[in-house]
Amino acid sequence: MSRLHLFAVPLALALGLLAVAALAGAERQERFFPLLGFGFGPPPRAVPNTPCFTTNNLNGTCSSRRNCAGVTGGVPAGDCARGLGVCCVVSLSCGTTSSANFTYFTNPGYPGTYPGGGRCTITINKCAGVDQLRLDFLDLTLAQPDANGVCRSDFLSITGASFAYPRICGVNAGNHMYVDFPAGTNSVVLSVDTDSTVRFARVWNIRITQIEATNPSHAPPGCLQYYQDTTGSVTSFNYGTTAATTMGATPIGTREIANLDYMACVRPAAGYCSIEWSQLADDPYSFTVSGDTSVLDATTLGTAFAALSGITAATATQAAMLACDGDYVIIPSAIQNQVYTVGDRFCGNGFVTTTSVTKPFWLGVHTNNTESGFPPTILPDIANRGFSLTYRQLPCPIF
Ligand SMILES: *[C@@H]1O[C@H](CO)[C@@H](O)[C@H](O)[C@H]1NC(C)=O
Ligand SMILES: *[C@@H]1O[C@H](CO)[C@@H](O)[C@H](O)[C@H]1NC(C)=O
Ligand SMILES: *[C@@H]1O[C@H](CO)[C@@H](O)[C@H](O)[C@H]1NC(C)=O
Ligand SMILES: [Ca+2]
Ligand SMILES: [Ca+2]
Repeated sequence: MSRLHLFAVPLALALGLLAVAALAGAERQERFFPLLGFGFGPPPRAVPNTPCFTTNNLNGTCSSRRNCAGVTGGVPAGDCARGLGVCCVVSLSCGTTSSANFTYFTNPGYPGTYPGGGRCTITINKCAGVDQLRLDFLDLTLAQPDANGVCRSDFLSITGASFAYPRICGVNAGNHMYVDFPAGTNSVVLSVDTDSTVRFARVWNIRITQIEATNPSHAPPGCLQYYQDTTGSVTSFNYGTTAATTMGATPIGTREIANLDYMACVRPAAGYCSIEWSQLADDPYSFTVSGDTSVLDATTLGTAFAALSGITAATATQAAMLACDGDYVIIPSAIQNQVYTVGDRFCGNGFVTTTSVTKPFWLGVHTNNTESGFPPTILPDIANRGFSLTYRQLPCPIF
């Protein structure tokens, strides 16, 4: 904790000195050229505080140079509003607090890697009208989970938010999460815990966007993820193209994160009536959720033969429930090959293309707390990678 603070102090001091220097400069100018109204002379023209982005694709807020220097973590990065202001990008690391709309939360030394140690936190205070955050994992590489998929040595966690958000670890660049503020609270804390006794080069850069309740891209209640395009892909946390190599792990090789229970939602586009989910065509491992993935070869993996389904309803027979009782995805009112399926849970090592008309469109994700068989006579899950499914919204039929 105190070690992490050491990083923040020189930065804050440097920014403070910059701010003081800028102010001193401004005053001096005014004293020397009291009659020349341009440049620093009052009243300054207002800089519109609109979103802007920099040449290296960072999102910021257009501000006056002076205001940017006053924002914690604010760094001027190029001009905006036709040179009237600077694009102020807020980038902060451990032990900090921010209420800027776009805040980049990075590991100490980013873009370099971090060897790990302790808990690194950022507190996000919400802006007026905001009740939700979107976290974009531009970079997020932490140590892999243990053999059961539990994020034990390293994890990103969220506290102070409305629900129990999943702890995630491993490789998550490109993925995202929405976080809701509970009514009446003003702040949420993001923490990255890393265990320095596990040798690993960590790196993270998380873009935090503040979303008003009235914003069109506000995620519906209960959606941990929200996709807004007509086509895209939904990928489980830590999905990757290789099995994990957690040392000495038994069972071996899982990348599938344990203890998940969430919904990935898709915004129905106007004129679209259903959604189709399918496995990635060029990746036979793109649905490996339960069972022993390591023993299957290319002729079986990713085919209907390796796909399983089960039932969520309490009335389901024992046999049907057993098919997908630990780790599975849920697609409501699922249709496969033009027929409603008996079950709405899908697991195994293959995924049959499935459509659903239930709106808003969603995919449920559930994993239990282990990959070990229980009772021990049941075979364990081995080398599961999770899933990466593509979706396609289908236009309403024209009559
Ligand atoms: C962030 O910046 C990118 C350009 O780098 C831009 O395309 C995108 O629209 C910006 N995002 C938001 C939410 O303003
Ligand atoms: C933050 O930026 C996003 C993207 O530009 C915008 O939609 C949203 O309204 C902004 N939030 C606030 C609180 O200004
Ligand atoms: C967890 O789920 C897997 C199936 O994905 C199953 O093999 C295992 O027995 C379950 N563990 C327990 C403790 O129920
Ligand atoms: Ca599994
Ligand atoms: Ca499991």
